[in-house]
Amino acid sequence: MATERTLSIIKPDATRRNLTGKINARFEENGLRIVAQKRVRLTKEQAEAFYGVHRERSFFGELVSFMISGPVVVQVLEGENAVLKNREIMGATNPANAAAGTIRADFAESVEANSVHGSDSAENAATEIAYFFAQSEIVG
Ligand code: IDP
Repeated sequence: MATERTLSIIKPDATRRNLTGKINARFEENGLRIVAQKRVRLTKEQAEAFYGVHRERSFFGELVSFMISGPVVVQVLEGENAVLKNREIMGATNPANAAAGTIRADFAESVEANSVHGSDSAENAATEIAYFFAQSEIVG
């Protein structure tokens, strides 16, 4: 198995409820290392570009509004099979379908306000990491 990196975002519903530490504990307890992290407010343009793949979806406007409704924590997680492992730690997009013990089952408010983002492939992870971090900001 290869050591990988993935892009994670702790979303505004979770920062509003002060859940950053609890969510980070899930990553660390499951063998992922937080090798870069910053708390930012996304601009509308950044959120639209980041979720550009969903531009044609009915929920796109609401998703962008939600993502800029408060601070987010963007982070790079590193570990064995980090992309897939993080998706497992997060749980399904809709918390109603998320397995017990996952972040979304335990913390998400709705299918939209679902507490975390995680890259869905190694290729997208590389693009998403480069979108938020310079190489010098990632300390493995
Ligand atoms: P993922 O975050 O689990 O990879 P995606 O299908 O890529 O799921 O959707 C991106 C984000 O868009 C979700 O995390 C969620 O915040 C939002 N979203 C997805 N489907 C819906 C929906 O049906 N209604 C509202 N928001 C949605």
